[in-house]
Amino acid sequence: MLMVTAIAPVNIAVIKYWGKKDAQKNIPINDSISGTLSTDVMYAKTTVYTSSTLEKNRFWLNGEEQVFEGTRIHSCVCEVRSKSDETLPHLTWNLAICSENNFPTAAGLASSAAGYACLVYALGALFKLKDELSSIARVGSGSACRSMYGGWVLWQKGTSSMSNDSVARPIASHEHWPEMRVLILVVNDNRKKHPSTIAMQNSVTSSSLIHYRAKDVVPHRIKEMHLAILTKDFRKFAEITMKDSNQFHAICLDTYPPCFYLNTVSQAIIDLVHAYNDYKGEHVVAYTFDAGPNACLYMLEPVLEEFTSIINYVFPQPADIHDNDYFRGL
Ligand code: 2P0
Repeated sequence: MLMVTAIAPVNIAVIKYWGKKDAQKNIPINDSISGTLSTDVMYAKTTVYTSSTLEKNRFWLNGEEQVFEGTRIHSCVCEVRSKSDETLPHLTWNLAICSENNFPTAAGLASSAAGYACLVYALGALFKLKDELSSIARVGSGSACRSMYGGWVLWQKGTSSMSNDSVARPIASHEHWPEMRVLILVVNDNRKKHPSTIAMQNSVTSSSLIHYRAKDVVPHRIKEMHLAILTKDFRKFAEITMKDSNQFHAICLDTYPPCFYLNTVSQAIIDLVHAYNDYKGEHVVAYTFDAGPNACLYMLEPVLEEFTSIINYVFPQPADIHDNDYFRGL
């Protein structure tokens, strides 16, 4: 009997991944950059157990058993096994996999990124595989390859849809920008109504803006964002982050039929951030929204207290919800 438990944190993209060249392997049409949260905040925890006596493969998510055969979880297991040392005695034993998130699942808060990164890391430890874990995590869920690393991470689209060089790599460590903080404002923790895998395929086939973005916007933005992170230029970082989030949601509207991820509360948060930045005379807070209405706000430590108090004033919390469910630090 062997058992491995791993934890992987959520990552929040500042240059978004949206659209695939190859839907089977999750090869993206553009590069993306994200920040990985620290391991004690929002994370997935996965335990992989194997024994010669297990009768079949089984998988539980947040305590409920799920289908295993034919799923992306199954594909990740097959990928790790196919690259592992075939003389390992436990390579062919069945697996019991238990995964849980300490935050809302599938609410547009990168739960699949943390979940698949965690699974692949645990499988790698179980089957003694160290290389290629980023590209295997990518097969599970594109953005998962970025959660394989801490700090600031670049996921390269790779050179062709057939190649396996679409991998994530760290560009700066967590310690590089220790003043950086993230507030997560949970506007709605329901499952998203347009799963991102399907929605981004619809965008690729129906939006013209997505192709302009991938070809003419993202390459330049990636260079600018990389430099802003390396030089800790928060103003530039914030401007690009907000513009990229807005362009991603413009593509969602340009998709036919459109997908609406932002709601009126999300829009009020966007207005508030711009009003606060205007009041400060520079960009001190940056919003970014994934495939859901929940806001991820990047800011530096000195701004955190004042901005949090404004959020509390403008969006009073229900009395029965503890602060920590709303405000999370990087
Ligand atoms: C991102 N998102 O860069 C973007 C921004 C959502 C909006 O990566 O189909 O769950 O599993 O590869 O990774 C969500 O997409 O999609 C995502 P699949 P994934 O974070």
